[in-house]
Amino acid sequence: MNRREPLGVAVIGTGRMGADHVRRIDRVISGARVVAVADTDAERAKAVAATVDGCTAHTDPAAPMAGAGVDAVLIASPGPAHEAALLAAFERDLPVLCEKPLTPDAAGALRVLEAEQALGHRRVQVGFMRRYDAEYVRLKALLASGQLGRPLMLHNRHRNVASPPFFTSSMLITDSVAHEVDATRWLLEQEITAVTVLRPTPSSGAPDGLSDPQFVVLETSGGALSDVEIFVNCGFGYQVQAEAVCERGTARIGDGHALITNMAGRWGGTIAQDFTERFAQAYDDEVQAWVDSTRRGEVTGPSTWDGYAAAAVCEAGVRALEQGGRVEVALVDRPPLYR
Ligand code: ISE
Repeated sequence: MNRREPLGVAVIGTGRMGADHVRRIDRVISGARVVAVADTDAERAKAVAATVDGCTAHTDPAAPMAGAGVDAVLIASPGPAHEAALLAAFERDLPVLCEKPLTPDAAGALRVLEAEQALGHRRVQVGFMRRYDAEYVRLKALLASGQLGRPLMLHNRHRNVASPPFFTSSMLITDSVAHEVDATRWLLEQEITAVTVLRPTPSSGAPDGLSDPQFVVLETSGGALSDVEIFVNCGFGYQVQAEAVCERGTARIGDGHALITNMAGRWGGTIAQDFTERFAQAYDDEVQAWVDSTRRGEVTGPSTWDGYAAAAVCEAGVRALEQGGRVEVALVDRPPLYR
């Protein structure tokens, strides 16, 4: 593409993340403008479109893709709507930034993987924004440098203040742990081969019937273990922490020590309250990287293969949650396009 004029973006889904991405493209990052939005809720689409000069509003997600001036698509609708939107974008060979999960299930992700291969080139960057977070980037570089030796274990903590009303026990895996699944694969450069999910007695702060917290153990192809405490109704803040334990040392991120205050006989800092605050810079950098690479005519970042692998691991995780015990992950062979 290699273009001088701004990239015309259609944003599909104007809920929390979609609206935030519209604001980001319009006011924070450079090189792109939102030319159209779509949402099944017409009023919501209109309200978000009204915040951007010349932006049109639609209810059919495929409609803006056919519109003049649309060069790329950002999909931020709910996970079950992603597959149809991705396939519609492929029909027009449009570059896509697709929020996670790529699809909620491995079969859907495989169909997307096959459709992208039929195009003959990569078109999709998947929205695993942690890969753009400065602390994760430093941890990744340190592990890759080999200074600490081989990673043996990764301990992850992922806490949300409160879960949304529609959250189910399996969504702790598919919506939340999906991030640690990707972070583990990316940091260790290994596939996840098996998943075990343990459930303590649920917190009394969790909605009735929600299995919260959960303790997830991921086994990797290189023999490492990655454990995840997922606790989506912890009540006190949004925390994402990771500690790599390697043969010659450990490295930890996410302690939030950016500002420590001493006052009135106490010391401490503040805890972010949600992901749009904790990962604000990562989202900005992720979308900027997508716009920049798209304008250069390239596709970078987490691929459809990464989205598929995460979907397959999460599917195994949901089975482990439901039936107990250890569930192996079945992946197809990695196609040449993604090697
Ligand atoms: C949400 O969908 C996200 O992607 C957040 O990053 C995660 O922390 C949260 O648990 C999910 O529900």
